[in-house]
Amino acid sequence: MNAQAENKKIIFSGVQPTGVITLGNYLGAIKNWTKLQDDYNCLFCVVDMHSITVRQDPALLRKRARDLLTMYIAAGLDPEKNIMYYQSHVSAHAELSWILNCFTYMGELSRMTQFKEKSAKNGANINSGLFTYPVLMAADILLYQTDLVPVGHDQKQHLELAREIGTRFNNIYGDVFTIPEPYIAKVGAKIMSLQEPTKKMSKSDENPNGYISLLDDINVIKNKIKRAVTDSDREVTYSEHKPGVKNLIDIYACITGESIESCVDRFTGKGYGELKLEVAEAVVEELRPVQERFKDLQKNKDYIDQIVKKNGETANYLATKTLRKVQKKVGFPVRIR
Ligand code: ATP
Ligand code: LTN
Repeated sequence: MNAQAENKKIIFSGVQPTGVITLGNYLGAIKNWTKLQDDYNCLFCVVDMHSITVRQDPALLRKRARDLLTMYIAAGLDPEKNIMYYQSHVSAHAELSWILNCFTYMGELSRMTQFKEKSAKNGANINSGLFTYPVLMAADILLYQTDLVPVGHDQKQHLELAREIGTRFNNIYGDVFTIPEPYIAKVGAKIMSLQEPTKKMSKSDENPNGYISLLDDINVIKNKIKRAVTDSDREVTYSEHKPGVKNLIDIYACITGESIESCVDRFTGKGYGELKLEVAEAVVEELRPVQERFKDLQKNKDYIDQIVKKNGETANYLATKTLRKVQKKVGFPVRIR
């Protein structure tokens, strides 16, 4: 990252390798990253340490981590411009996370919506990692003196907590951390399930018809959109009362870059069938080249491994700088070289 020399602001974001990413992840996060990569110094992490809060098959997790990093590149992130790496390769994430745990209150963590949802879903395994997960996320971000964090709407609360923890630490020890700002796009920050449009689209949804995976076959994508739940009405309007229709318009607007108003004009007077057909066409045109690049890149494992190695080293160097400062501030003995 020679970006520091260029004095650009710093971006950090990540996705968990818990499955093939969905259209929600793509439109809410990764597509925005590609737009920001020229103007910022960016770190895009595969946050594998976050994934084990829920049981994972080891071989599958390893494969998914590599596939996710490959997908970052296939979606248009330039490995020469951005630092893309695996979280578990940079031990400073875990080390800072421990320290920040000691500056985070139980009450704050108990209020996190994602913890409440995930613990309700994983009743048999409510482990303490699930509870302290937002502290690890705060460490990810604060380690790199991040200015901006582009995420979907569901991460807003975690980001507010990261700001709170960083500010608390700075108030005690002086200006150690940059306090990050969220970057949440107006359209696309919350793509909903195609089957239950009041729930967010999620890659760990049990019903695959609820989400579009970036690697779904073109015909499968078309069928999933065709079968998307709308309502018994026939009129295309953009309203909270019609979450299924609103979601389809949001997807269309986000992909084409057209304003919501102009999309609504375009579809007014047309039936749901036509709306679905056009949305499906837009999604397919967007994802086809991504899928082709992914398949090509996937053949070249060495190329991906080299990127991870080189970028992991850079991330490690940057993270250690902040970590050492923090360790000194809290009073850990200084290392003699
Ligand atoms: P999981 O189902 O395993 O919890 P997820 O699909 O919710 O995963 P994450 O890895 O938690 O995905 O999220 C990666 C990024 O994608 C985050 O920035 C998150 O805010 C964004 N994101 C996730 N789901 C959506 C969605 N439905 N709409 C918009 N953005 C989303
Ligand atoms: N918690 C996020 C993933 C995540 C992240 C981060 C996002 C982990 N660390 C740092 C942005 C910045 C999620 O579940 N979507």
